[in-house]
Amino acid sequence: AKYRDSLFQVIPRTKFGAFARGAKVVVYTKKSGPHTRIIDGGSGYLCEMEPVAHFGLGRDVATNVEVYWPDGRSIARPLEPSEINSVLEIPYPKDEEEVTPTVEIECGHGFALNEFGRCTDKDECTQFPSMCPSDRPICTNTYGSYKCRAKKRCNQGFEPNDDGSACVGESS
Ligand SMILES: [Ca+2]
Repeated sequence: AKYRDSLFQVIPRTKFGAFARGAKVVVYTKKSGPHTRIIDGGSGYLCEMEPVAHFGLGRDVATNVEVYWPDGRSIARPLEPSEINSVLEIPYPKDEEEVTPTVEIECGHGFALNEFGRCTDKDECTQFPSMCPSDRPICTNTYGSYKCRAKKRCNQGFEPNDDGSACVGESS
């Protein structure tokens, strides 16, 4: 059977029902982590982008969506299977509306819910101090994952590369 490419569109709205330009939409998935889109601000005068966040997820499955409005309001909610392959309108949250979801949200591998009900990167190195194998003991947290590298002594101004095989110029 041919799989259906999972195409998914999110349209955040302002308080007044207009397109929420500048809003950030993050869709969390089972396999490929978070996908982030910013709704175009519409500043270009030649071709104005559609104020819609498009997600092409292939075989992956979207589990939940977060929308951040430019004024700082945000919502997070899980996605129903019926909502994937569709156009999802996200209205601006009403004042009385619960901003933190009460239902369980699946952030996917490498992410965890914070106290505000939003998915954030898990700091594997801090949470699990023995995360890395003994031959590559230096743990560095990354967005959605972490890196382990070998201990290597480098001259001042240099740092070990990811696998600890050489010294490279400091990135920062
Ligand atoms: Ca991480």
